Amino acid sequence: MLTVRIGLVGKPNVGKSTFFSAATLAQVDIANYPFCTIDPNVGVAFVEARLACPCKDLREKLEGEGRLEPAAEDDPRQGSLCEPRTGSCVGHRRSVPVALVDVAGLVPGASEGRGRGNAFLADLANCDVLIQVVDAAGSTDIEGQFNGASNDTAVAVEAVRAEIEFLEHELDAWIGGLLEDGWNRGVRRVQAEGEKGLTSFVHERLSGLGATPVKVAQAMFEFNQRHTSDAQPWDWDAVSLHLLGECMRKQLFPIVYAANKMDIAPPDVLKAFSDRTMVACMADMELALRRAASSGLIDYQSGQSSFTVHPGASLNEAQQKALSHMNQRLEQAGGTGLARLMDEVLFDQLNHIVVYPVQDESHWVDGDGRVLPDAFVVPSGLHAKALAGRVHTDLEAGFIRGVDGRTRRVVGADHELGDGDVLKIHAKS
Ligand SMILES: Nc1nc2c(ncn2[C@@H]2O[C@H](COP(=O)(O)OP(=O)(O)O)[C@@H](O)[C@H]2O)c(=O)[nH]1
Ligand SMILES: [Mg+2]
Repeated sequence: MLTVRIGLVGKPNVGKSTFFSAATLAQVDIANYPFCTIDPNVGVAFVEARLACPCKDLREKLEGEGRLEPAAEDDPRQGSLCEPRTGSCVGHRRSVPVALVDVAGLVPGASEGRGRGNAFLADLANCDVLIQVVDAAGSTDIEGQFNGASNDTAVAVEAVRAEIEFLEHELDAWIGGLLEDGWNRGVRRVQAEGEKGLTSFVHERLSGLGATPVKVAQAMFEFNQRHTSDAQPWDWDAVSLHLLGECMRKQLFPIVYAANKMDIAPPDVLKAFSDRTMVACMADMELALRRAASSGLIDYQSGQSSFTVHPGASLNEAQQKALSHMNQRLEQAGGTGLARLMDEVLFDQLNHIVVYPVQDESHWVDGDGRVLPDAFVVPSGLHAKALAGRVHTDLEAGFIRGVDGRTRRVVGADHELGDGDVLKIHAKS
C-alpha cells in the first residue's frame, strides 16, 4: 500500500524529534505498514479524515431499516461500525496512516558535506512533502545552539526567516548540484533534441526524487520566466543550474511550516509569514499530553483544545498544578497545532482525499465480511482504475468497472474519485 510520506526537517534543536515522538506515539505493528521500514526515524502517524467515516451512513441506514439498535450511551466506539485494518474509528472519526520521517542532520552547509553530509538526502528523497520545524521563539542560533528565547517579535521573525532561507538554500544547492554533475550529458541531449532533450534529462536525473513529466514541465515553465540569461544551455553557469534546481525543488518538495515552541514565542511571529502555510505548534506539550493520555491520567485526543483529568487518576498536588497550567495554555492556543498542521499538509497542501474500497457494494464489506476495512489516502480525482491498482496490481490489470457504493451507479476506469467515496471494483480474475 502506497502512502504519503512526510519529512520533518529543520536545523538542530527546533523540536523535530519531539514532534516525531508525539505524532508517532501510538504503538503500531510495523508489519501492517509495508511503507514503514524498521528505521527508528520512520514512524506511522494518524491523521483524522475530514469527512465522517461511511460507517455513519451505514449505521443510519441499518437503524432506519430496524436492523440495528442505536449505539449505547457508553459505547466506547461511539457508534462506529467499521473494522479498520489500520488506524481506528471512534464516533465515525476515521484516522488514516501516513509515514513520518525525522530527518536529522540538515545543518547549514550540509549540501557541501557538513554535518551528516549527504546522508540526510536518502531520507529526504522519498518524501512527498516536508514540514520544516522552525523555532518561533528564536531560542536557538542557526546551528541549533541555545541562546534563550526572545520576546521581541522582530528578532524572532528574523531568526525564523533565516531558518527558512537556510533550508531552501540547502535543498536548491543539492538539486542544482545533481543537475550540474550530469550536465555534460544534459548538454548533448539539448544539442540533439532541443528543449525536449533538456526536460527528459532533468526528469531522468531527478526521478529518484519523485520527478514526473508534469512536475518537470511546471518547473521549466517557472524557470523560463525567471531565467534572464541569453546563454545557450551548454554555456549555462552554476547560477542558471541552481535556478533550475530551485524551480524543481518547489515541485518536488513543497514545504509547510511548524512554528514550534509557541509557548515561549512572541505571539505575533506568525503574522510575518502569512504568505506561507505556517501553523503555531507546541510539540513538547503534545508529547506530554499524549503520554499522559496513554498512561490513563487524562482523556485527550490530538487536535482538541482541552482535556479532562481521568476520574480514576490519582495525582499529587504538583501534577495537578502542572496539568491545569497546561490546560489553560492549550485553551488559549486552541490546541497544540500538530493535528491541525498534519491535516493541512495532507488535505490542503497535497490535496488528498480518503476513499474506501470494498468488495460488496451493498454491505460495504470485504470478502471476509469486514465492514469498511480499508481507508486509502489518495490524490483528489484519482481514477477508479488507479485505485484498483493501489488495492492490488491484478485488480488494475483486470479492471472491468467500478460501482459507487452510495449511488450504486456503474463507473468506468477514468471515473474521478471524491472524498469519502465507497467503491466496489469488478475485475477479471
Ligand atoms: N518550549 C518548548 N520547547 C520545545 C518544544 N518542542 C521541543 N522543545 C524542546 O526543544 C529541545 C530540542 O528538541 P528536539 O526534539 O530534540 O529537537 P531536534 O534537534 O530538532 O530533533 C528539547 O529540549 C525539547 O524539549 C516546544 O513546543 N516548546
Ligand atoms: Mg532530533
